[in-house]
Amino acid sequence: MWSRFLLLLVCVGGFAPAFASSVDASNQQSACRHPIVRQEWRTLSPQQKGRYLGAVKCLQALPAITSFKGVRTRFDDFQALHVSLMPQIHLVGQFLPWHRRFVSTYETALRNECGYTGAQPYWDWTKDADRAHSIVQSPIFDPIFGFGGNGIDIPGYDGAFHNMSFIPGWTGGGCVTDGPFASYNLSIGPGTLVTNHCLTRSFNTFALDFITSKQVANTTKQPTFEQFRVELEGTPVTSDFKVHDGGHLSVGGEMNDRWSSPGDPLFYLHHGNLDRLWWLWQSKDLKKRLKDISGRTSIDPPFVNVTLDFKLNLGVLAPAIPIRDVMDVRNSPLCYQYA
Ligand SMILES: *[C@@H]1O[C@H](CO)[C@@H](O)[C@H](O)[C@H]1NC(C)=O
Ligand SMILES: *[C@@H]1O[C@H](CO)[C@@H](O)[C@H](O)[C@H]1NC(C)=O
Ligand SMILES: *[C@@H]1O[C@H](CO)[C@@H](O)[C@H](O)[C@H]1NC(C)=O
Ligand SMILES: *[C@@H]1O[C@H](CO)[C@@H](O)[C@H](O)[C@H]1NC(C)=O
Ligand SMILES: [Cu+2]
Repeated sequence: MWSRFLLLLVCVGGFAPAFASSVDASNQQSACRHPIVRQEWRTLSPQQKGRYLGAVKCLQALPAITSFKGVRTRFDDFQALHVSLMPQIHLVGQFLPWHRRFVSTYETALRNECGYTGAQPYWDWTKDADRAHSIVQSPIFDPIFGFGGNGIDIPGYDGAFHNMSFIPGWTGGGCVTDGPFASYNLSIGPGTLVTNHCLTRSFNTFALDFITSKQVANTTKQPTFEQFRVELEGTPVTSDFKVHDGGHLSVGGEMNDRWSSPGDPLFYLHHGNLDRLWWLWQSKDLKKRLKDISGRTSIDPPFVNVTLDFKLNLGVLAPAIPIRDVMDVRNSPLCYQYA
């Protein structure tokens, strides 16, 4: 309901064929010898946290390679791609595969262009939401070893493109004033606009109910991909909030903007966690679930069901590959696992 380069041929860990550029598609599977391990944010050491945050700051300082209107940096490239594709990648069958490829491409940019040697971390919000208090206390919002905190209070304004004032219990709405990203003004967003604006957040307690371990358990126990993806994201006619909504809503501000949410670096940790839930679900029955995909390819008619051959469009950020190639995170070009 919320909806409302570099070809990586080798997988690191030290294994890099000298002739990597000539490795063809059939060799990519075998190139994934050392999957990198994605960890929950709070299990990283202070040094690892610092290196990740530093790599994101590095992307925010490198020049853009796309020609989307308004982009200045490599970080903006990703945000602008998401804006440009927003109606095609949400509430559809390719939602999870597309975001899997998107987060992985971002992770690759951090590694290949910013010297980051770790994996993309994720944010397991159940660790915060289960504790019946505001996410304010979460270490993920630490000003030094995290992403900074809430936006400053602006009464009557929640910092999102849409006026979500009907959602109770929110605070903030203004600029994030602490942490590593307080000084980075976004140029993409809000919505489809191009404006010079600060990163906003508006924490609320209401949305925490949608990201509890109870909700997650109800998602991962679904027997088919169709039921799983609907319980995770909803459909164009779903009226209640799902775990995907919960992570966006509870942080609020830019994160609650269905177009420009990748402007908040936390986006990649939230979607990393959703991707992890998909992988956890797949892992319960790999034989069947590595091939289970469903859902329409568009919100509007004519309706076509997605298949494993459906190509994931990432513009110039990464080659378009079929969903089939992102079904198993352990294989190239993904090559990661979850701890
Ligand atoms: C948002 O909507 C509420 C009512 O739903 C209204 O009171 C408030 O003034 C609106 N805020 C803005 C910034 O439009
Ligand atoms: C960043 O954006 C805010 C508005 O959101 C503005 O007040 C501020 O001047 C901008 N800073 C820079 C350096 O452009
Ligand atoms: C659990 O998921 C099912 C299937 O989507 C749904 O009908 C039900 O309302 C969910 N239960 C809770 C408590 O969210
Ligand atoms: C699309 O998939 C749904 C189930 O997810 C099924 O009911 C429907 O018949 C399929 N449509 C086509 C055209 O295959
Ligand atoms: Cu998205």
